[in-house]
Amino acid sequence: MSEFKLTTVEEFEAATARLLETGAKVGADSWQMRVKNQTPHCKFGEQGVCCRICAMGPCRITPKAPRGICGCDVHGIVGRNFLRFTAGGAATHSDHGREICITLGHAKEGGDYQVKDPEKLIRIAKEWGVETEGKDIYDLAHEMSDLAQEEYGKIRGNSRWLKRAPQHTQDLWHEAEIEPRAIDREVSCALHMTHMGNTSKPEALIRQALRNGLSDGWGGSMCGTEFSDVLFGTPKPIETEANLGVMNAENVNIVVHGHDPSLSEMICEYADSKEMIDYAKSMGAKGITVSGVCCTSNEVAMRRGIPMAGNFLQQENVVLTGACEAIVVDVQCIFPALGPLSKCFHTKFITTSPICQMPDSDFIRFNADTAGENAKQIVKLACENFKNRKPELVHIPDMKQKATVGYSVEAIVKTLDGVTNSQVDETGTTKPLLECITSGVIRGAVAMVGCNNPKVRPDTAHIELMKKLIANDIVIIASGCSAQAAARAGLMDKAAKDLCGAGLKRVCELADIPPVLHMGSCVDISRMMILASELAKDSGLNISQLPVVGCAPEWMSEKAVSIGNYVVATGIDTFLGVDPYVSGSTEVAGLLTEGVRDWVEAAYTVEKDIDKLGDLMIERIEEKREALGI
Ligand code: MSK
Repeated sequence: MSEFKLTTVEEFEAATARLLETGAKVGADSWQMRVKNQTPHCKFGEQGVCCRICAMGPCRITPKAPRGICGCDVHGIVGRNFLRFTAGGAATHSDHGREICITLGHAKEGGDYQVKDPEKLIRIAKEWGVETEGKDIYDLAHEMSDLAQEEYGKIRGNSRWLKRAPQHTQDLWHEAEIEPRAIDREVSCALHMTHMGNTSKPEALIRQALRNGLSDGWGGSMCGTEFSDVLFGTPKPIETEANLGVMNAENVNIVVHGHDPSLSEMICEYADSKEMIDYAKSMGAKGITVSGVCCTSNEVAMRRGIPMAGNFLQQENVVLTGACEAIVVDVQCIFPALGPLSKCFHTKFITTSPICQMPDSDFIRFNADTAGENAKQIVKLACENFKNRKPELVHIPDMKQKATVGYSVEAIVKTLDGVTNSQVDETGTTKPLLECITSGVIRGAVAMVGCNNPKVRPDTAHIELMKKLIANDIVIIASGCSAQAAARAGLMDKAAKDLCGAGLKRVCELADIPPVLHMGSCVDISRMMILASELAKDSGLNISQLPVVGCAPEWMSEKAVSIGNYVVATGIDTFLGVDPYVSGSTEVAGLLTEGVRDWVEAAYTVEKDIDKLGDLMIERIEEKREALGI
């Protein structure tokens, strides 16, 4: 009998409550307190009916005031807000991708940044029609870095990555006129369209929202993912641990947080060096533990097995342990609250990017040229801070789970090759996975993504949905904070197979995989698009026919809306547990939940009742199976 036991949300909450007691002792603020202060939320904002795009307003639409001062109706206002939300997310992901392309240009033999996956670089270069024969790998890296950066501002043509999609999907995009052009152009165009006195027609706004989303998923994010793999290695299954118990009271604890792996890779590299470990010892510690929060954590977990301390709503908890010498952040999803919070403890809150500068932080500017030096400086600072710890405040919850992470598309294809009775496919196709699906051993797949949001009891939706889906023989591919929720609960432990239906359990046993596969950070949802495309091509089906859906039950960021738009636009029905501020317009909500299906063969479903959300996904997967006669 297996002794495997999931960590429950109640146990997560008890650990948080204990940490908040420490917080209360030192007068720390917390997101839990701020949620109370901010509740109830503004109803106009929640429905998306408030417009502050020009200075005649702000205008709020009510039955008594059905139009803004310019005459825009509620549908135009809600649609414009939705498009601006998308543009924010697409810009953010894509700029992260651009930074990775720039870093690729700094790669050199023996340097801080090197090409760790030359085969992948050559593969992409060939895909882009670049001559690779006889070329030095670093010359090729620099050429590809330039070409990739040009994708952001190219003057003609569409994103190069679109060609990876099945022809049918490309045709749909073409007919709907939503093929993304240059990555930056779609963001600019979105802001231009929504400027005062431009588009107020919902259909045009939603079309651009899809196009802008595609410029992220099939543009900027794909650059981020693919060139991160080239630089830092394409993830392969690797063992790690997750939850706050990965921090070590006897060691210097450095927590990396954010999204861009360029910094965290260097921190991990130096924290692991003998020089730095000796330095930590000289400061009275036994060693150095690097752990992560949010998607930076996903990046280094998948490539190095660095443990995951927590996800989005755990970021304050790592400081509340009193054992965090430094929380080192790059970009995105970082609470400004970490500044004042770290002042209540000995923790150094270190910001490193001009994109993300915050009060009450130590700013150590991180540059690709001086990456090694910067990382060393940060690790040293953390070691020197060990002596400032207040032992009476130290409490690390004794809570962690084992996790196997690192399921890139390449890794999934390779791992599942041996599952079915079919011959191992030397070319590495998704056919064995398809065979599991068509035979019904696996009913389908759910791409679970997204953040935490205090509007949903943190992590409950991710974990409960995953439990329900795997029990119904539906495999989960997870990324972002959703993946970390799964890992912290234990759903990425291979022993979690015991929670699956008989079919999925058998696949987990044969392939030696957990039922929830960690596919990376939020930019890595582009990996999911590649997997869906490969499944469609290998099966001869359209993406929209596959028994696959997307789900973001606890999402909160603009990036999540951009992601949702490209997942839907790729032909994958997407299920949300939080409303994207469109309930104020029947026209916009109608387009998103049904109308866009005419263009891209998929649409959104919004359902706040999480159990119902799970039922709806299962229903949708079974409908698709029935339509295929499988
Ligand atoms: S970190 S965007 S809270 S997934 Fe990517 Fe997590 Fe959402 Fe940030």
